[in-house]
Amino acid sequence: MTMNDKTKSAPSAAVSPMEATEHEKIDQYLKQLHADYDAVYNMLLNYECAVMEVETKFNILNNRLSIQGEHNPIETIKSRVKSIDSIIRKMEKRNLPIELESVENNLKDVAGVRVVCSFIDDIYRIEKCFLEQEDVTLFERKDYIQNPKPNGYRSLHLIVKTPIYTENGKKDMFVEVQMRTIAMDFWASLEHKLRYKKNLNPQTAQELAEELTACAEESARLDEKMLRIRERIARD
Ligand code: 0O2
Repeated sequence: MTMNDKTKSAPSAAVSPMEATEHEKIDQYLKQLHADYDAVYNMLLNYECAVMEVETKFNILNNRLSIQGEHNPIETIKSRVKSIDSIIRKMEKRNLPIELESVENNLKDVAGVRVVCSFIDDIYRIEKCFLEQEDVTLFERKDYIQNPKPNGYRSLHLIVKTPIYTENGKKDMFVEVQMRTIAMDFWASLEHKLRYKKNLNPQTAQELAEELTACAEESARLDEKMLRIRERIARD
């Protein structure tokens, strides 16, 4: 179930089997969450607004910093609101009560913004400017660039709280921000494919995982080298 499902009306006799299945799925999610459609829709809409607010902050920072410097520090910004089925799967995995209130209290990554930069130093520069903003409160910070995961995963993760302004007033929302270089992003998307690949022979999976860890090291060295080259270009 995504926000676009709102446009679908109740299943009618003329509905195709595909659409009927989709509606059954949505009904199932609503039952699991003990919630009605409007409540779930409203929750997803709030997260959508939070993502938009945070995205705008990064777009503004990118514009301002690129005017001052010689390049756009941000290459791309990708955002998503977790789908209702992955929200429920995550709650089940964590043995959390499957209720709307519990989603808001326990899941801090329903709204996600990924900021991809060309160079490592841009990540920390943008992080600083972002966290200095009055309406951004840092809740959690994990620096997997300084402390990569054993598999080689690198990124800077921030969980922040930021307000949205609705027709019913102000509401503070959690947003997960992942900041990484283009190289880190390239690596993470390939590793993600391996992680979710089903029916892979265990030995092949092990070999590929080891190769990916080696790639992460090489890629990190490349990020460092590119940064040094850019610094020399700026200096000379
Ligand atoms: P998705 O589908 O990307 O949202 P959490 O489960 O988030 O509460 P954790 O493990 O403490 O708990 O969070 P962490 O380490 O901050 O990682 C959260 C997200 O970072 C993941 O979300 C991934 O998006 C990304 N990530 C973390 N480790 C890896 C990794 O080794 N490889 C890749 N490709 N991505 C990683 P989700 O919910 O797992 O998935």
